[in-house]
Amino acid sequence: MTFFPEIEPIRFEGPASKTALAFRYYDPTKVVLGKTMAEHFRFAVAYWHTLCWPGSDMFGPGTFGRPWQAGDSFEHAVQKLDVAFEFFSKLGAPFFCFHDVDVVPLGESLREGWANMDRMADLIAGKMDATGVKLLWGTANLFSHPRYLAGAATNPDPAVFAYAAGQVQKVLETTHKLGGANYVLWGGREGYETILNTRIGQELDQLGRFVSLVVEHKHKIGFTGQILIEPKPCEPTKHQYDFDSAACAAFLRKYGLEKEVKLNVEVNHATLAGHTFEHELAYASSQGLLGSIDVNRGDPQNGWDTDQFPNSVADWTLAMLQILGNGGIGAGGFNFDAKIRRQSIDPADLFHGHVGAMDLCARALLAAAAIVEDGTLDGFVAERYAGWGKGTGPNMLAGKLSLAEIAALAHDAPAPQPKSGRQEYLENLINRFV
Ligand SMILES: [Mn+2]
Repeated sequence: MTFFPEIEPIRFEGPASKTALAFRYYDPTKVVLGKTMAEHFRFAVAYWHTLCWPGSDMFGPGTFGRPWQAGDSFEHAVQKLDVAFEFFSKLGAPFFCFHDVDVVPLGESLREGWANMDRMADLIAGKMDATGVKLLWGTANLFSHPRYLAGAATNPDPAVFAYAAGQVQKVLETTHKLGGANYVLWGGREGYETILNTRIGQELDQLGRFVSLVVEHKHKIGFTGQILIEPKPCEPTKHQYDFDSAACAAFLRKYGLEKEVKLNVEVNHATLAGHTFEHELAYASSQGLLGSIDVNRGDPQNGWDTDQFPNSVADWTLAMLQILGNGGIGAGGFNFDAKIRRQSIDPADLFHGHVGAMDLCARALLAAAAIVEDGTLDGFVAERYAGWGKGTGPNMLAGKLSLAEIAALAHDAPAPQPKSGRQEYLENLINRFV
């Protein structure tokens, strides 16, 4: 059985192609700066938005009418699995990501959920073997069920913390069994609505303990993948504890987790936090914490998470410069945490969203690589900071001079002169490559 009978496997046809569903820039075998495009990106389809979301919004129900969404039985989940792997294969996506609730009904108890997950894991493993599609990351949904209305790890009720621990244990073990490269903890409702009923310090301690428990269990079962948390400033809660890369870095350090946990940085969560995506990438990278990315963008005018596919080469070129500067994305990847629009009701629309996004990222990689190879930008920045690499600069930074000793250097030197930051020159330079 096929759900996409009219779709042929997507092929690379080059920039001159007239085929709507073809890659013009994404050629998985093309080598750019010493790595293939497949290695640069490690693209992953998000099970939840692509297979599970019915096209609903807060004003109306689903519009897509997918047959596997007609019920929540195990049989519906198996039908969804078939469609999922047909989609991954025809798209040519090397990875996928899932929450427990995306792939299987969790039932009314942890016992029932664990049994269903075990049954489904065998079916998923069979599909992975048959297609060669791999798991980028697994995660547990700790935010949809009403039991999590006040958070999971940060819930005032320890029984909810325990239930969440049970869900995470199962998905972490399943991710390990399926050879997953990462495990993600998205902080869903790990935040609060009103300070009137909330102890922030208590809740942060609970969250720190929860993430520590996950790390301990990872080592206990021999899982060698990365553990990731995902910065997001708000929505669904008004105040999220994992606000942005900087807040996550501080949180991880406070609980001694900075060597064990990295960040899954998302474009739209940066927008919601009032940052650019490249800022969030650069900050995470500067702290050695850049682990993986979600490529979905938001909307510059709407204040909520619209989860759209990326479509600006200029924006993505700036992001790719940061990722290249980080030495790549490592064991992470590029996850499409993105939804097609509610009016995009044809099955083929799923392909248009993903194919366009993969091509856009590839085009941005080529532009960023050309900027790196040109060397003018890197040369300008290196020159701007050159003083820190010579003379007394290294000693000042290394703590070898006191405040008074440094001040004494300034006493006898000519007063420093202002220098242009040359922003307009640099913006024009970038535009020559986009
Ligand atoms: Mn995300």
